[in-house]
Amino acid sequence: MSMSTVESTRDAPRERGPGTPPRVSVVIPCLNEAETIEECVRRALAAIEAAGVPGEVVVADNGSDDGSAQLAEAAGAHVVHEPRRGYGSAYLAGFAAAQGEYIVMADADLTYDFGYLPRFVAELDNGAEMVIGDRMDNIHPGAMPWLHRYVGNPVLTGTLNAFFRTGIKDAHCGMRGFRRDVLPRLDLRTTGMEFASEMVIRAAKEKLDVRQFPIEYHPRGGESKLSSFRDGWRHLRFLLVHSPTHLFIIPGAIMAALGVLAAAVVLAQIDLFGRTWDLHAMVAGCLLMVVGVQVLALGLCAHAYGTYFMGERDPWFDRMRARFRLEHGLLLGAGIGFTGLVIAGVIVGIWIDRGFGDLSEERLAVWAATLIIVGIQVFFSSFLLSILGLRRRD
Ligand SMILES: Nc1nc2c(ncn2[C@@H]2O[C@H](COP(=O)(O)OP(=O)(O)OP(=O)(O)O)[C@@H](O)[C@H]2O)c(=O)[nH]1
Ligand SMILES: [Mg+2]
Repeated sequence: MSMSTVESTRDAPRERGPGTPPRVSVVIPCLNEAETIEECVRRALAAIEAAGVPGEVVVADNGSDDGSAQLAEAAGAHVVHEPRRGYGSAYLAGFAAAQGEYIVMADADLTYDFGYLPRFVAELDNGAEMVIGDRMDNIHPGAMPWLHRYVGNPVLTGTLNAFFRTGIKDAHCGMRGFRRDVLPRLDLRTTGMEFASEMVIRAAKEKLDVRQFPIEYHPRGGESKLSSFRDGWRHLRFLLVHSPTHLFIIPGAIMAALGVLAAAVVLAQIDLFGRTWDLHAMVAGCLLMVVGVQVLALGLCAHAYGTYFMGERDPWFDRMRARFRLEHGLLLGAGIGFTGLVIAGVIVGIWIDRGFGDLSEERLAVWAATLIIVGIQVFFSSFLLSILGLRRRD
């Protein structure tokens, strides 16, 4: 393609004159989509025309080596080049180049129908800050593999909603619209497919007005860039590391509670399931206690880090830190550890009493050791929490 065509298509949006910036920017990420990118750009431009609003099509090319970028430019798109691979990287470059008041995003593979563009614009005109399509009830045959439709998508969207209560039905839908001025609040950073989850979670955390409506999902042209397990894991990992409550606090609390319960059953010699429980149950219970407390402490530190260094807001953690101070943790840890020492002292007393003879206080010994360990964990974790809060501003 000659340079002059490239230049003239790149300048296309500006032909409307300097006084009319685009209202809508359609942003399309593209990695080797030569088969479909031209048609995609054409349909996006036609949709902008049909919507009757000034607009532009921005294609974020992710280092395609099949001529996709040239095809996109020839079809009338403004092409930006992002050499760093990844769905998120491509979008971040595309968003940075977009000039519209609204951004509508969709894949370069003809899976999404640009005919919905006016609906996205209308929802944004009506006050929505973000609009997300919902494909799940309108998936055309062959458009989505069984694994994604019945496992990946429901599990990941379900997890996302359990953790972040977004109410979004199809958290991985790639056709979305949003006001460009919410981008600084979203502060998006991820580079891969987890970008789709990041957008939804950040929008929920910022309490944006997010709306959704059903759209159709068509079979893809060209080769899929999605890798089910790698990208599924990237989403799940993202959800976990952004919710210390679900990653640490809930599992830690469950383990610690089960551990205390098991130890109590053994120490009180309670009959459970028609039998008494002894040393093995005690060891298992104490293991759960130690691990549970450790995981809980890590969760509190993760919350502290999120709150003090990442501007996260978690009502539960905020209540906890309003109620408890370093000294509370130190007293609790010292109290638990001291109780363990007293029990250990009692065992030594029994031993002395028996003239340093045979001793069989294994259950108590395990309990004493556990309390000492847990006491030390609580004591020093409290200091670590306090260190994390040293530079906080509030
Ligand atoms: N996965 C991936 N997609 C990229 C990348 N760069 C740009 N893209 C574009 O991002 C869009 C989404 O990728 P797709 O392969 O369609 O992924 P998907 O829509 O989740 O999966 P399909 O249903 O198979 O289309 C496409 O337009 C790609 O061309 C990249 O590095 N990785
Ligand atoms: Mg796709």
